[in-house]
Amino acid sequence: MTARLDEKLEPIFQDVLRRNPGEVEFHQAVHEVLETLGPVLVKHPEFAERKIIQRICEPERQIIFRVPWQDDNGEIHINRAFRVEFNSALGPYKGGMRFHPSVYLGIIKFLGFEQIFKNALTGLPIGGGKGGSDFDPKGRSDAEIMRFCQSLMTELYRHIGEYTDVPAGDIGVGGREIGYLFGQYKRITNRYESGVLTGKGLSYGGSRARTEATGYGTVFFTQEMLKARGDSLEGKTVVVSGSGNVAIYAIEKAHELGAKVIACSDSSGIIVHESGIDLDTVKRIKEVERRRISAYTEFHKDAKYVEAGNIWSVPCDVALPCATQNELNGTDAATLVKNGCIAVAEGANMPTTPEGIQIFQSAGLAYGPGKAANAGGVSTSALEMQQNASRDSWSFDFTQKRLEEIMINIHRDCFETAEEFGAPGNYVLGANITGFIKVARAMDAMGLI
Ligand code: NDP
Ligand code: 2IT
Repeated sequence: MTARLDEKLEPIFQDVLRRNPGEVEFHQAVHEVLETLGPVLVKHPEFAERKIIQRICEPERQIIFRVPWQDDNGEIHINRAFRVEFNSALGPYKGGMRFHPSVYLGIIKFLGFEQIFKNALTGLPIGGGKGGSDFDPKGRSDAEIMRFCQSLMTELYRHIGEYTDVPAGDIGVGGREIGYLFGQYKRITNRYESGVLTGKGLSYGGSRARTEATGYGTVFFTQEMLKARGDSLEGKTVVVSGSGNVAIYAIEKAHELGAKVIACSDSSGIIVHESGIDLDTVKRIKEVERRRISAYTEFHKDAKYVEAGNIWSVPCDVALPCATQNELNGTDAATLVKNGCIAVAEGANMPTTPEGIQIFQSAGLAYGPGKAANAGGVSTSALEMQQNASRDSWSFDFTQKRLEEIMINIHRDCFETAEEFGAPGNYVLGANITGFIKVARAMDAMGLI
């Protein structure tokens, strides 16, 4: 942890450390928010008096359960799954499910904590939650994925609902998994409750533009940050980490807006293609064939694959981390700055370490933190809930337009809040304070909850 906390906030953080031992990602996420809340307590002493921050740091409910399942050879596996229902002041708990072997309670709590403020920033009526499992989907057949999802939902169904908690996708959970989860929910409950999950397929209540929303939203946010500096994405060189859902659609929108994406990656290595990443190839490899990104060079002989390469060493104007937490450290940030990078927007959740953030901020480049820059995904999930509630289905263009407006508004709110609190251009402070005040006001109005 880099920056020191305000004297009112340090004891709150110490308490979080004591009550949540070993959950380092959760500590990091809480610290990053607390670092910026000092001036809010000066302006709103009632929030300190009524211990709003202490309450926000404690999830409303944490569910941990066993998920037994059988692989295609009949072997039995036991996984652990989580749903952390963090805060419902603004609406039903809302947030994705992550399937990745690194998942443990500390990861789900960091993601759930971030989600509270992100969801508040969207201006839509959604609380914050997150879930997932230490299940590793890599190399598993469709039948194995289905059995795992059905087993998980056989417990999860009792905790969720359109007015209670609405899960969606995250790492390792996309359209296929949401389909299996929804099918099992419908079967167990005997209800066609479309609004219980988002990220659904278009044939059974999904929203157009939800698949694209997070990546597109991150690029809309980047465009707004550049506009605020009298610049644009036109003609810029971009590097995008990851090659999953968020990365793919960030690349697509960056290309549409006239930028050139020259590198992407997966957890094995990086692809550098100076003439521009061919997205059809990435989609084929990742969305259809479910292979490693190294396969890209089979289709493009002029592209280079570097096993375990560092994507942040590729010179660029704009960097979009779209893979995972803490994927960009202080050394990487210094390299990006040295190479002339002017903007960084986070498609992933908490991809930049505290040291990295500090380097970006002191270099004065445009830095958009995940809870603002990747809020397009959950925003469009909320639009999916709206369509489900009104039994309607909107066009792609209409939904995308709404997404763009939401991202423009989030940028404006963060920008103006940063100015109001005397930190112009500091989107971290702007996002944290804007999100916090919305949640704090709602909690305060509801009494001691
Ligand atoms: P996907 O599973 O579709 O893709 C994840 C990508 O990141 C893959 O390329 C994966 O590589 C890479 N990756 C994952 N974990 C690691 C790791 N430990 N080290 C290196 N690379 C890794 O997930 P999404 O695209 O949905 O999610 C990416 C990020 O965006 C996450 O931080 C997620 O929380 C965030 N996010 C997602 C939203 C959504 O709507 N999906 C909304 C907002 C944020 P490999 O295949 O090799 O594992
Ligand atoms: O981190 C996130 O915002 C997501 N994974 C999307 C959550 C959602 O409910 O759409």
